[in-house]
Amino acid sequence: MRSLKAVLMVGALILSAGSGWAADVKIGFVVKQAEEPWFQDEWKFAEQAAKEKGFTLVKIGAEDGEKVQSAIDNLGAQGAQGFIVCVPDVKLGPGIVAKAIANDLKLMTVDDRLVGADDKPLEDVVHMGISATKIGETVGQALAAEIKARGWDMSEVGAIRLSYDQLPTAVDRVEGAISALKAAGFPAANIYDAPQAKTDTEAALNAATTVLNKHANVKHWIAFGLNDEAVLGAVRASESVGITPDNVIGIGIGGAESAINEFKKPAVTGFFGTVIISPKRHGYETAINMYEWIANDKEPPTLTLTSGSLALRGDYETVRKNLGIE
Ligand code: FCA
Repeated sequence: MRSLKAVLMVGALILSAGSGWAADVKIGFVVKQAEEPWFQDEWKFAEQAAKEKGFTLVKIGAEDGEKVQSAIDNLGAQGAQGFIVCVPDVKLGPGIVAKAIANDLKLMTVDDRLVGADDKPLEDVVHMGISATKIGETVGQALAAEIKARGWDMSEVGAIRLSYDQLPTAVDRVEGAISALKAAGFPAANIYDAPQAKTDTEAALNAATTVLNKHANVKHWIAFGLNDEAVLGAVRASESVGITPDNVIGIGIGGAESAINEFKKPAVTGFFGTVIISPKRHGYETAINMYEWIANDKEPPTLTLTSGSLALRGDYETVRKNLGIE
């Protein structure tokens, strides 16, 4: 009698666990630019969460709207219960929400926040992004400090604003940098816009080259943008037109492999620093949050904004270690 009761209790426990069985949980992690080291790192940390909790992680690269739509259908068809996504275009917002609902998938966005038809953020969608304005300000302050350290006259400095204005977080980042620069006395008239067609280094190189050629008489240059790739593009452009590194200060945002490889180069380049953001929070924590939501009905906070830490060529290893990302 007693053993029958025990068997029944175990049965009830298994039933109540339902989809909470880790082995049944499947989570998608869809990113807009799989080749970018930042997104590789997000995946790496999400894998760590999957290993720890025992769920299956499905990584999908989707560089346009059509690929995102089919990725969601695909996840639905293979029995996933939710996914995390960094979309290639935030305006796809309402369509992505509809697709997630149609496939009965829980949805969380990372890095880039979805907007509605009115360009306002879809506030009901769970999101983890960076504190874009604040991080931009850190970039601007560090640029201003280094201009002063090098003894440059601000009127002789040109600033390249690598821009990708269709993405709100990109606007917030560069505008944050600009407000800090202006607060430090940088002349607004010396800031030149360099619009990127894409958010990669090649697009930034093309955009920055146009600015450098147009203002060939400028003595010193600074550069900022939405990520390390953008600033690296400007640095490469400055090299290609023969500007020496001592006349260039570029500060990026990210701190992943793109920045690290640059810091590791034996000769100093114009890539002066980066604000390191946390792929661990954006990869591991989002994945854990999604798992808890699916398995234990624990809904994540609707909005989480993560911080960044300035790192230079000489101290990036320590900064990374302190952030727990190495
Ligand atoms: C955006 C950028 C990425 C990264 C991320 C946090 O998605 O495109 O490079 O900076 O935000």
